[in-house]
Order: sequence, then structure tokens, then C-alpha cells
Amino acid sequence: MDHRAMVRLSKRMSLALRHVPARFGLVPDRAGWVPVEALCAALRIDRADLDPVVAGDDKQRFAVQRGADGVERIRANQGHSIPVELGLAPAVPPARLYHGTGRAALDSIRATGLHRAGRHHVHLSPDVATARRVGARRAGELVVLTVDAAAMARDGHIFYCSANGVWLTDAVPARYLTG
Ligand code: HQG
Repeated sequence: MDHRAMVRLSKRMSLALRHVPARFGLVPDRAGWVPVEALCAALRIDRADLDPVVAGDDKQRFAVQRGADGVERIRANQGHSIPVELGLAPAVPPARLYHGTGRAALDSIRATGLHRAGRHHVHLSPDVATARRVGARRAGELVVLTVDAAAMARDGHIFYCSANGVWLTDAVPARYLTG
């Protein structure tokens, strides 16, 4: 499979595992896992097509693990809009985190802070380069906001770090944002 085909498959896997599993006839468990075999059948792909996408994904979006029952299951590490309990433990964030977005959202974000939109959490990046990549998905000029995560943590906001290094929190009030 060439790179573009792998990106296309990664996007279909994200759609099935994060957003509309029912459309693919899939029923994730409470923690978001589905049998690898079921996902392959739903997407009409071979296991041999799936493995390199999981292993080579640029953001390590997927995790595969074998359950106590011997069944191999797959889930998205973050980014869901369906209800899932990822089972992440609260973690102490680095002093600063970053959020990349488009200029068009800036006034609204400055007024009301960062909201989680359709996902479970606001997604924050550990470094500017990652935030730039996230923000580049938006039309128009790229903006990278700095989040005073140290102050948020001090004030009792809870942070989680997904298995692929994305920092998650419920919301970021505007007073913790600069940039
Ligand atoms: C914006 C991708 C106006 C926010 C990425 C963002 C990431 C506001 C959008 C992950 C707002 C939500 C998450 C406010 C937030 N007013 N706009 N008050 N508060 N927004 O996609 O962080 O490729 O849910 O700036 O790489 O862009 O899918 O969040 O633009 O890691 O694995 O509302 O998704 O990863 O958009 O991206 P999203 P995001 P994957």
C-alpha cells in the first residue's frame, strides 16, 4: 500500500473507531475496543493491510492489545466523539502546552476559552511544532496559543495524557491563554 492509501485507511479507521462505529456495524466496548478481526471485516481489509497503518501512523492514533480472552482488540488512543472511558489517569502536565488553530476562531477563543467541540476533551500539544501541524488543518492563518498549564493544574484543572502523547483537559478558560 502506498502512503496515500495508508492515510486514507487511517482516516477510515478513525471514523469507525472514534465517531460512527454503528455505521460500520461495530460495537466498541466501554473502553472503545473492538476486535481487530471485526474492524478488518467491517472495512473489508486484510490484517496485513491494517498492521502497517497501526505501526506507521504518524501520530500513533491506534493501540492494539490482546485481551485475557486471547482476542486482539484495537482502539483509537484519543479523539473520540462516541462515549468511551479511556481509563487514563490524571497526570501532571508540563508547565506550558500549546493549541494550534485558525485565525478565524481566535476572537471566540479569547472571549470564551477553548471548548472541546464534538470530542471528549480539548486537545493540547506538548510542543509548538505539533500544535502547528494541528492548527494547519484549519483554513486561513495558523495561530498557536500557549496554555499556562502549570497555573491550570495549580487551580485544580485535571489533565490526562493519551497513549500517543496528546494532552487532554475539559476546557481551557481564556485567562490561561496567550498568543
Ligand atoms: C476550536 C487531530 C471557536 C479549536 C489533531 C479547534 C488533534 C474554538 C476546533 C486532534 C473554541 C475543534 C484535535 C472557541 C475551541 N471558539 N473555536 N471557544 N474552542 N475551538 O478537531 O484541537 O488527526 O475537535 O481551536 O491533530 O483541532 O484526528 O480539535 O480548531 O490532535 O488524530 O474548535 O485531532 O488529530 O476541533 O484537534 P477539533 P483540534 P487526528
